[in-house]
Amino acid sequence: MRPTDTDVLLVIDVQNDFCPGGALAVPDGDAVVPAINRLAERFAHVVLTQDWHPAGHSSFASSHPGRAPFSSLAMPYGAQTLWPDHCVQGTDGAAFRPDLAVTRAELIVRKGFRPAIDSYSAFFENDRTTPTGLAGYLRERGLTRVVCVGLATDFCVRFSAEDARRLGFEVVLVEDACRGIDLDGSVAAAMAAMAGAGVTIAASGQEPT
Ligand code: VGL
Ligand code: ZN
Repeated sequence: MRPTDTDVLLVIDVQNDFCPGGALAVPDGDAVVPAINRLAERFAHVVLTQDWHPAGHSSFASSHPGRAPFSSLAMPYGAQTLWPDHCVQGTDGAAFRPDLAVTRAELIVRKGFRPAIDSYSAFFENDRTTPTGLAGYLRERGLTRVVCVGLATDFCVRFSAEDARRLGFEVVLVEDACRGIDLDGSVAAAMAAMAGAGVTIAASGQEPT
C-alpha cells in the first residue's frame, strides 16, 4: 500500500470487546493492531469506527428472552444476528485497544447507538438506508479511496467495504490487517462478496499494482 493524499485508512472497531478476553472476541483479533499501526503512520488521513451500543440494545441476545447468542432474529429491517452484550457505551469493552495508535485519527464514527437497530457498516445502519454521515464527510474532504482494516472481516468490515463501493468510492481491503468471527463460513463468503463488489484485496506489505 502506498497511500496518496486522497486515501483514508478506515480502522473498523478495534475495541477491547472484539479482542481475546472481550465479550465478543474475534479469534486472534488483537493481531491486527501492529499491522494497523504501521499502516496508520503512512496515511495522511485516518478515520476510526467505534461500535457503541446502549445497554439493552436490540442486537443483544439478552434483550430477547429465550434467544441464544449467534442465532438469527427477524427484525423490521431484515435478519439480525443476535450477539452477546458487547461494546456498551462508556465501558472498558467499548474502548479502543490500548495499543492501537489512534492519536492521529481525524474522526471517530460511533455506530449502533440507536436502541432498535444495529449498524455494522460505517456508512449505513442495518436497514442499509439510514446514513451515518461518513460518506458526506469523505466527499466534502475530497477523499476518494477507502482502505479498510479491522474487525470483524465478515460483519462490520464487509458491510463497510460493500457500502463504500455502492457509494462510489474506490475500496481496498488489507486482508492481514483484518480478522473475522466466522459463523458457518462467513469469512469466505465475505471475501468472495467483497471481491465481487469490486473491492481490491491487498496485503499490508504489498506495493500497489
Ligand atoms: C461487529 C457484531 C456485532 C463487528 C459489531 O464489529 O464486526 N460484529 N457488532
Ligand atoms: Zn455491535
